[in-house]
Amino acid sequence: MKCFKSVLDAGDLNALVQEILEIKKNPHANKHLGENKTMGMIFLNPSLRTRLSTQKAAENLGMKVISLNMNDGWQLEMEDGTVMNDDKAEHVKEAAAVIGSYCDIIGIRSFANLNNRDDDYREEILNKFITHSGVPIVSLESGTLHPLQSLADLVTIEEFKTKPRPKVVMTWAPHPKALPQAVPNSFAQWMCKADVDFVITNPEGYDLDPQFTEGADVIHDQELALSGADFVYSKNWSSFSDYGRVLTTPRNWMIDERKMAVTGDAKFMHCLPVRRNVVVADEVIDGPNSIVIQQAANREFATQAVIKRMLEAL
Ligand code: AN0
Ligand code: CP
Repeated sequence: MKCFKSVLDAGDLNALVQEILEIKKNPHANKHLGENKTMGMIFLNPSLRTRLSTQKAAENLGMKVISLNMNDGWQLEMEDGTVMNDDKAEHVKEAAAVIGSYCDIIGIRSFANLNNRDDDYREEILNKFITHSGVPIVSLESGTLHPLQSLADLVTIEEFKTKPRPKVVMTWAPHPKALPQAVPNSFAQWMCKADVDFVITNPEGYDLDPQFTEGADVIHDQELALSGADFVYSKNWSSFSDYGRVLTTPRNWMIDERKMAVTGDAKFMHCLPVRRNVVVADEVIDGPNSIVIQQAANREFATQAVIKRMLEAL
């Protein structure tokens, strides 16, 4: 594997999930594979889970890890041919190549800035690092996708499903701030390829980019969508059509016990961080059907499989 930025880099999903479940049984089985190799992690945005699980995954494989909060460092110029006499001190061409000279694999997190849809959906930073770093690149959440999250989500569904083809419902949730579409785009893209019946429910105006939701059932009536669900995946996102806007925040889209009652005793999932009693009621996230901690724990093993495949291909 040379790059991991979407489900298209994952190959056979069942094989990858099985590999992750094997890694989970014995995370230290390949502790020499990454000996004398360095994993670089670059963050342009905050992170708890992605930072720690990626570090843990790389260390389980014997790698050394270095990380850089890019926002504390030199501001990067992205455009080619610019006269760099403004605030940007360094061009991404040199920055990516230099980091690539220190690292064998690089992970990079660069959220959508939600100002300009074309800019975000072009994935400029991620693609510049792929072009100029000279080493394999793992997305730690990009402008449009969060594939390591979706891979861990898929593994979690595999572990908790009680039927061969469960019904998985991703529901929009209210939130006070505008959030990127990366997590829901990515989850949709993976679920459309997985062995599940996949339904998305969101208020009018919050439909996602159709390139990621092809094959999904989109239903604007939340209760109808939730009916008989085996998994409820809650997440807020800002509007794609009215780009980056919070159009409405209907509080009745929060997942509470009343909503869960119409499901088929569904498990509750969220990528975290989550705002309690805005996105999900305490009674649900603290209840017996909440699997958010197991979901976050699987980030380590999902990422370990990706890094392992990259090390094997070096
Ligand atoms: C981010 C998002 O929604 O993309 C990261 C989630 C993994 N969430 C927040 O900024 C709260
Ligand atoms: N779910 C997730 O990616 O969390 P962080 O933003 O804390 O890394």
